[in-house]
Amino acid sequence: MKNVFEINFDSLVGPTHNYSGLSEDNIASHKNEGLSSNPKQAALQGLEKMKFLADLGLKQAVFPPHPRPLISALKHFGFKGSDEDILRAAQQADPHLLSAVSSASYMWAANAATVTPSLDVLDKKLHITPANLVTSFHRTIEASETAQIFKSIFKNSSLFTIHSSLFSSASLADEGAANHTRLCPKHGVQGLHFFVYGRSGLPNTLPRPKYFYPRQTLEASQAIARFHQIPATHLFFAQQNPEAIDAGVFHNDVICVGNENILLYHEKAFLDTSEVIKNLKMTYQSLYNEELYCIEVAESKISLSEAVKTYLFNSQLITTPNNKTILITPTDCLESSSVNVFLKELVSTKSPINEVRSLDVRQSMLNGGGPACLRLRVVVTEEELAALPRGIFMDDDLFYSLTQWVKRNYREKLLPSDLGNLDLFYESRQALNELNEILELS
Ligand code: SUG
Repeated sequence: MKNVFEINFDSLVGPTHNYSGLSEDNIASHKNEGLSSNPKQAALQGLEKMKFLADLGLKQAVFPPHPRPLISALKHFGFKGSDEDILRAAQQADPHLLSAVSSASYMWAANAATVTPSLDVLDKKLHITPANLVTSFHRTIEASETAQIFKSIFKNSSLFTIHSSLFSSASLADEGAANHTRLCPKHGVQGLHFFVYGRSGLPNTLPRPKYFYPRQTLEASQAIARFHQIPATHLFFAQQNPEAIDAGVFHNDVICVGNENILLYHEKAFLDTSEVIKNLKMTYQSLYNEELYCIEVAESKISLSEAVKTYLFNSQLITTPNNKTILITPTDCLESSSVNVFLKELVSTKSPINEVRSLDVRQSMLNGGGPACLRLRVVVTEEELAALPRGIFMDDDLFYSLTQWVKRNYREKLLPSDLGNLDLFYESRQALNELNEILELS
């Protein structure tokens, strides 16, 4: 077994964090459209979460926010002139478009990319494919900036391969690690890659949801597995349950979370869940000669709608350096009696999960993003870790600098109708300039 580390990368929430109702299939985003957001509180909640993980002894790193509003995206719609002219014209002509190019949705780092550790692949390099996020316009504009960020962090091309995003087509719609789980007895052992898709992107007869358009395609997941050179023996694909998608499960990480040899999921997560789990367990057993702990939550205990409301399955499941397994839930779970009962049972002596902790990420939750959405997991070797820039790793000093930076630069109240405000545009630009010096990234 290799000595490896799992790094959680969280994106810093940006100064334009707002509730614009941009994701139809995401119940929280839809329901909270038009609410007043608090970007300062959102960014501070994100930092508290990162500090919490760093204090547990995990490696925690930050991604910078993307520039928003993204003026270059407005140029694709025919707007011309200075940045200020473009902003004014877009606000007048199409406030929805302005909301889309102002969204801070890059904060959900689980959608930034799919990552395969070097110990899992044939060429022994760490592979990253930034997600194309083609299903929604406000998210697809993240892809090129995300690629730049990866290039500035994972610079050493003899250790890291950063692929282009998959070709921008509905057939290859890709939402990154939110639909991918790496299973293995320990992080340092070659992983089994569990990819979950919502639909096929080619003519097919697979069952489909009635109301919502599934985001991840089977072909996108297969393409990533090929680009990343994951051996066929270590691949497993399953389809999301169309009923779950219609209940608001727009990504698999809203209904399933895994870590090492544990998989926690809802009874209605997959199309024919019992068959999927039976085959997944068999594959795991034949690879590792030991059991995959599958913890299934029955509909009778926690309904699909309660699972979506509380985001229980969007918890982070982590192993601490002293080998404890902790489930980090959003505090919203504490408000549900059925989820509370379940969590109490879960940490009983028989379960492989030792502890449950809760974190307040309410500002993100109101847009449908819980703790697991906010992080991208990257398993690295010692040599790979040493090749990453130091300035992005969370510690007491970085936490202090970033907290002060947020307090200096962020607003406490923002409405979607404020997004065309020129002062907000200048403030956001100023904040990002200051941040470059703190993180020491180009
Ligand atoms: O893509 N919400 C995001 C939430 C993504 C959560 N990520 C994971 N499950 N991994 C989305 O739907 C809402 C933005 C708005 O409405 O203003 C938004 O984009």
